[in-house]
Amino acid sequence: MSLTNKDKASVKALWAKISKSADAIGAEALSRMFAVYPQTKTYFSHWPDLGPGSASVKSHGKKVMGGVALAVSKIDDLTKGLLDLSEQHAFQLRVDPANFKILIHCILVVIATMFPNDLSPEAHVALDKFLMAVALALSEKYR
Ligand code: HNI
Repeated sequence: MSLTNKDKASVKALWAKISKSADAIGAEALSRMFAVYPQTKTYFSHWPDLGPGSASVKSHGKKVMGGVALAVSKIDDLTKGLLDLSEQHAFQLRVDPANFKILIHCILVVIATMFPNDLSPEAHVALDKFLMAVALALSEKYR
C-alpha cells in the first residue's frame, strides 16, 4: 500500500489546486467529524463552542490542515516528517489513534464535495493512500 511515484505526483498536483482552500477544508472536515462521529467531541470539551463555523473550529481546522501541508512536503518520509505531531497526539493529547482514520475520511469527503472535478478515480486512489499513510505515521509513537 505504499505510495508510488505516480501517487505522489497526483497528491502534489491535487494539493497545488486545493491548498488555497485548506482552511475551509479543515473547518468543514472537523464540523463533519463532530456531527457524524460525536464521540470525537470528547477531546475538545474545553472549547467554548464546537458548532460549525465557530472560531475554535475555524482555528483548529487551519492547524490540522497545516499538518496535512507538512505531510505533503514530507511525502517521501512521512514517519519521520510527522514524528513530532505523532508524539504530541500520543503523549500530550492522548488521542486514540483510531480517530485519525475518522478525520482523514472526513477530509476526503470534504475534498470530494468541494472539488468534484479534481477528484478523478486516480486522484481519489492517490489521496486515499496518502491520507492512510498520514494516519499510520501519526500512530508511530503509540507503538
Ligand atoms: Ni490533532 C492539535 C494535526 C487528528 C485531537 N492536531 C493538533 C495540532 C495539529 C494537529 C497540527 C496543533 C498542534 C500544536 O498546537 O502544536 N490532528 C492533526 C492531524 C490529524 C489530527 C494532521 C489527522 C489528519 N487530532 C486529530 C484527531 C483528534 C485530534 C482525530 C481527536 C479526535 N489535535 C487534537 C487535539 C488537539 C490537536 C485535542 C489540541 C487542540 C486544542 O486546541 O486544544
